Amino acid sequence: METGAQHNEKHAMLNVKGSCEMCKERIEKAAQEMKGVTFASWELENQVLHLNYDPDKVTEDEIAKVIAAVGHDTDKYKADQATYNALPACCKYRD
Ligand SMILES: [Cu+2]
Repeated sequence: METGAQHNEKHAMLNVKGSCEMCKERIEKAAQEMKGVTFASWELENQVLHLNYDPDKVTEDEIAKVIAAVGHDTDKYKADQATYNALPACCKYRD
């Protein structure tokens, strides 16, 4: 029997590289705009993105890909050089 009210939600933490508050906004916005993501909060000090998401609608892998696509390295996917180069100077996190 379907209750309809059932809500499938998972919490995950992804390692995401960044360097400032602008990075925080960019990372969180990219994640929050994805279908199935209900919460995204990035910690600058820890370089960690906290997520709540519905695993029926989106995967951690898909989220990591989108984060890399806006310019931020994750453990699994790295931003391509052109995207990284286009980030504002304050957002450069690679040596
Ligand atoms: Cu930044």
